[in-house]
Amino acid sequence: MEPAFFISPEVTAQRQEFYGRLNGKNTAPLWEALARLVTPEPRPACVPAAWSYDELRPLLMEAGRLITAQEAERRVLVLENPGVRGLSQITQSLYAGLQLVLPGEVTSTHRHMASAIRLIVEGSGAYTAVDGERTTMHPGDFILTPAWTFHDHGNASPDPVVWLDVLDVPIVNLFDTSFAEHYPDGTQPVTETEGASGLRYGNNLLPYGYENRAQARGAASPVFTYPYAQTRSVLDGLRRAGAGDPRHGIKMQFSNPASGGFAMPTIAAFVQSLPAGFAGLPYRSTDATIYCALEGEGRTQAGATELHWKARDVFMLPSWCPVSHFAGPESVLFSFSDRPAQQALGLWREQNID
Ligand code: 1HN
Repeated sequence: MEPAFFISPEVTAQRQEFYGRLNGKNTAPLWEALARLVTPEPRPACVPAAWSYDELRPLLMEAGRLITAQEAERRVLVLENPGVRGLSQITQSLYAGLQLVLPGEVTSTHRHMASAIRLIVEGSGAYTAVDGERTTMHPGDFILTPAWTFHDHGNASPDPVVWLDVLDVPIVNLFDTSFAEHYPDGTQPVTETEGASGLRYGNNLLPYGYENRAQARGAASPVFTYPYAQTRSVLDGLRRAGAGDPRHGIKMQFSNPASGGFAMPTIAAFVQSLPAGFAGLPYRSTDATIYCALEGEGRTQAGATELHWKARDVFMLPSWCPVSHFAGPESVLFSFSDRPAQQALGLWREQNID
């Protein structure tokens, strides 16, 4: 770690007495706080961490016996970063959790200012509905719930369904801009054919006059589901076409087809394919990143910490932490971060190490 950029001056008895009188007037000397406020590099409170699906799944199923999805509103085990326990944060800016919906369950419809993404981890055949359109979930499907859209989930399949939720709750609360409400009468009606938004926006075509319509969802993509079958066939094709990047393997960014930018204004989503035996060079960026392994097995060097993962595990790296991935068999990693928010504010940096 580099030394503090600003030096903390000596606290003499005379100064201490003065600070006491300042304190009484709701003021404080900047020169005592500066080294903490302005650091020469990011000093994240979050630490590299991993959550093993094999360890969490029995607890999630136990939660399923203890509380219904109705009573809980959402039955989720929050993934708390060990460096900031009790704040419901996996990174400084993002919330993450594993949600369980059991066969036959439905959740209530609500909406909030926080944006959500979901990555299906286990089970097929449940659905999420977003503003009247349902989408059926399969492992690896990546689904958006843009800010202020009414959403609910249901599971008519015979098996439990589990997915990773990532929300920008800490960002919304940083700005004190949280609003939330239930749908007026229980569950919202289905008003769209399944697949309609994908047909309209997901095939290199845009509806005539889309500029006006797409604005209804702000900067979020009007495509709200990115099926893994499609994602996987793109990765397969690209793998056949070439080797990929020495740090990232074959890495793709989920995009908003109406703007070309990120799929969500605050949350970036990526998917990367690492060939068998991949040994990645180190890299770092200021966006703390949440990973979920979809296929394969490997390890990730996170600064001095080694994180081991296999399919369905979640792990994270804090801001500016050097990351290098090592794959055993061919592996697929999804990842999520606040990169779009940092870039919009001119804060984002990256560095190839070596
Ligand atoms: C939420 O609305 C869901 O709709 C999941 O499934 C997790 C965590 C915090 C705030 C709202 C959902 C959430 C959430």
